[in-house]
Amino acid sequence: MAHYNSYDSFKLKKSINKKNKIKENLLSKTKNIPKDFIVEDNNDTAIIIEVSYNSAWILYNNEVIEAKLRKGINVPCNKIFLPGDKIKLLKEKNNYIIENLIKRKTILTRIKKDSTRVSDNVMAIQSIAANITLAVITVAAKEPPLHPKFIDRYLIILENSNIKPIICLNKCDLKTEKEDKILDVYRNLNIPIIETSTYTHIGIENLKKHLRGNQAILVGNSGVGKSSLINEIMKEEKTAVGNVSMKSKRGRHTTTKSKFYVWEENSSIIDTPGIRSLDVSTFTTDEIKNYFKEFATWRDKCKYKDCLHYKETEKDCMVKQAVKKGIINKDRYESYIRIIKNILKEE
Ligand SMILES: Nc1nc2c(ncn2[C@@H]2O[C@H](COP(=O)(O)OP(=O)(O)OP(=O)(O)O)[C@@H](O)[C@H]2O)c(=O)[nH]1
Ligand SMILES: [Mg+2]
Ligand SMILES: [Zn+2]
Repeated sequence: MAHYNSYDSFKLKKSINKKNKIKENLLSKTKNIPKDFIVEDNNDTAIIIEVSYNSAWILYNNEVIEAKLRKGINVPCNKIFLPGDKIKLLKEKNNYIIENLIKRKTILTRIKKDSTRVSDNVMAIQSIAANITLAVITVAAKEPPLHPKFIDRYLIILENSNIKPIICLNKCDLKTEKEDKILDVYRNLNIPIIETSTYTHIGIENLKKHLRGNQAILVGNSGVGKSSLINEIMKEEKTAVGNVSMKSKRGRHTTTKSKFYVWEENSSIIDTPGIRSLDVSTFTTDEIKNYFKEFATWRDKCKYKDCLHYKETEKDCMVKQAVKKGIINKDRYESYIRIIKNILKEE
């Protein structure tokens, strides 16, 4: 049963043969949904926080209620709705009925190779949430160590989903110059960076300032302190916080389900389970080129219009020259090359 502020995250699986299929609104795959089911935004504030096969749990007038789908739509609730979805409700006697889905503004999805299938072409799309307006890429100064490549991949996914990113460096009580230097790269890309410590209580108010008015989500590796941050925001020990295993220095997967918290009127935050890796190999090389914003001023000066800034010679590639001169950060360039190699199936 749902409790006040939680929902289950769930998976939608889909075979993807063409890359562009990924960008489709996931609802279009559900053929049994009548066209008039999806309507434009109205001012109703009924938000889905948890979905199951038969029903959905909805935050409505500061209460959590259970509602069923209107008659005639024979699709399981968890094949239609995502946490964060807005809906139109109808009250029939003592039952709530979901009449309509309000058109989604954003949809956050993560793509990964489906390890249960043999074919290489089969990918699984994991839908995480709908209508997210801000994503907090959460990293730790140490334990687990700060890996900028993870940030780079998340930035690509968020830009593609049209969701504003901020970076939260948690465990800043463990911070050294090294981490500061890594984050300077993202400061220069004009991404807001917040430093927090749930141990010394630094930065929490600043984080709240950024979150206010948003339907936000915390994403990041396991053990970086996402649930701890939410505990601070909620000022109550509501989430399970586990210890980083000393052996592996990797966080244990303490959070197993995404959870939806409303911490202030019109301000919500979703806690998500930590993840180990992010697949961006379904993007095209052109898309990846565009997502590395700092290449923009240089790439037009490359000799070849379709320069991939990869196997071209340094003489012909201005991006490579800018990397050599230290104008473009070397780690970001290496991160780019790894993604490109991944897409070209070279590694
Ligand atoms: N030094 C330090 N440790 C922290 C801080 N915040 C959290 N931790 C510790 O980091 C460990 C992991 O914290 P969690 O909040 O469970 O991390 P999480 O990101 O939710 O992890 P998953 O749920 O597995 O994704 C716990 O042992 C916390 O006590 C901090 O600001 N400084
Ligand atoms: Mg957690
Ligand atoms: Zn080039």
